[in-house]
Amino acid sequence: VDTDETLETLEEEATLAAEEVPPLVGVVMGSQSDWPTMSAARDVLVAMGVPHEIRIVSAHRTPDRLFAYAEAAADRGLRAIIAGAGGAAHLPGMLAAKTRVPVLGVPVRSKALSGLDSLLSIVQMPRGVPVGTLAIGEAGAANAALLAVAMLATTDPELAERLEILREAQTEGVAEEPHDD
Ligand code: RP5
Repeated sequence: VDTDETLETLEEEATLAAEEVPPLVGVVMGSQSDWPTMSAARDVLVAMGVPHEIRIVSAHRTPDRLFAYAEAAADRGLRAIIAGAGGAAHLPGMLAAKTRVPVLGVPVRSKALSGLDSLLSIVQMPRGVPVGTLAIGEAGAANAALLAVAMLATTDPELAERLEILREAQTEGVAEEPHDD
């Protein structure tokens, strides 16, 4: 069983018109340059049929946009924010400082330090302002979305079922033995 095929099937089966439904998950990133990484989160949310929105919000270049986004997040009904940033990655932490909506941070791979700077910037939050930090890069972005789905699934049995299907496909997709193509 191919996990990608299962994702595609789930996507096809998703009946909701995401644009007409208020978003439950916000995917934000510090720069357009983060999109090749953060689109992995979008792919999972689309496949799982989770209403979401995608925005560029920079802690450094658009601080007012960041504050406005974070301040409105809870009242707008967002249940999780996935925030990706690279380098001096303040975005997830600043969002977490301004909203009680759970923030999942994705360290984007940086040119200078391959994302280690991003990771440490995001993971080393002081006590009291948590950011759930994922792995560097695309895997982290996809996992952030899966974690958001799991959080939503605690109160959404239909979504829980879809997550179970995906996990089963993933398990069944692992061969007993390796093969030469
Ligand atoms: C961060 O700086 C962004 O999240 C991005 O990862 C990094 C580089 O941004 P650009 O210079 O490519 O716009 O704020």
